[in-house]
Amino acid sequence: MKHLCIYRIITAAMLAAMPCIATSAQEQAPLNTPARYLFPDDYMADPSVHVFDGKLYIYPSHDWKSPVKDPTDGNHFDMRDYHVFSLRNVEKGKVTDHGMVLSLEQVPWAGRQLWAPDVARKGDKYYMYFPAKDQNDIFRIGVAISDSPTGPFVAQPAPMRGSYSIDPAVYEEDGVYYIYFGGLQGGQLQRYRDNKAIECGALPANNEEALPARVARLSDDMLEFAEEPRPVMILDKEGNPLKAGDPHRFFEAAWLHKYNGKYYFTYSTGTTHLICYATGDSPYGPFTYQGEIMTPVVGWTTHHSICEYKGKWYIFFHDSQPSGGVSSLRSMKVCELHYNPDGTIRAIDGGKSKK
Ligand code: FUB
Repeated sequence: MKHLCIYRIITAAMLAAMPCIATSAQEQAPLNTPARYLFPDDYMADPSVHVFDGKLYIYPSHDWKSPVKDPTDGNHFDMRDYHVFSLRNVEKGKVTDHGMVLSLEQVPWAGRQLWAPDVARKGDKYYMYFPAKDQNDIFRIGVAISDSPTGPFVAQPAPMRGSYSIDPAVYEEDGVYYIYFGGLQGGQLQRYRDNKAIECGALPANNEEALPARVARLSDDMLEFAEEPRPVMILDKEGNPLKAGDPHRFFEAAWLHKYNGKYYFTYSTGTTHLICYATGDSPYGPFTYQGEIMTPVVGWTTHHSICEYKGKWYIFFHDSQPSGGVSSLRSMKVCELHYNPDGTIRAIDGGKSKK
């Protein structure tokens, strides 16, 4: 009996010292999931994806060989128009380019730089949300309307009241539409506190709270914020907001999806070139940081959207591999996204390390 007891104690001690057999998502090596370039004929980036009436639509930004090469504040991302793409088979089907659906000249208030857009449907109308710099070089968010998911879209005469920064992404649930937005540095989010422009738009110090993305409900007519934008808080496992010096803090490219009753807030960490996720119980958050979804891709920016289509989950993203690493010439890609049984996401190797 005594021997059995000692044996049990020793076995328990050995097991405690051993690495966990059922490894957590963060201990699993990133997957080398095969990815498909969706449109090799042209440079398209920042793909936002939605399913309307059983068909998948992609709303990317459109990179081109602009003479503007200055990377300060992202000036070299000098996009002038948007295209729409559609497909029915993500893994090998034909991708249709529906052509140019909105251009800079067609936006009365815009000066330059049509960055990452998104589209939502309400009733029989489609609403494109897009960031552009106004005539004073301040990023605002505009809305353009169409009767079809493939455009053309007609821009409103002015940007959304009180809008600022970049990367709008719209999530709809039970007829309520939430718009997420924000991006640091060239995306100008550091110029705002409590939705007001501040005199000196410096980034917080590393030991201060990270600047959060913003979320607001959209008005019934889809054209304005229905409320003051709120901060999208990302907390660590102890419930403390991530710090500005944390390599996993929010930078840009917000996206929201729901999986098994949980809300997944996903985003780019910009300067550390990762796509990460945090989960919560409400579209407003707070969200608890969970881990990395994608390691760095070739090129400086990383930007994604996540969507379920025909029973599989996919991540749409971009990299600069086809342009030989030119950060402002990106190509859109897709690969399957895998969840572990506990709802954590398997990270994907973005491919930079292989270059
Ligand atoms: O494409 C221009 C900007 O680069 C986007 O708005 C950011 O998310 C980054 O991908």
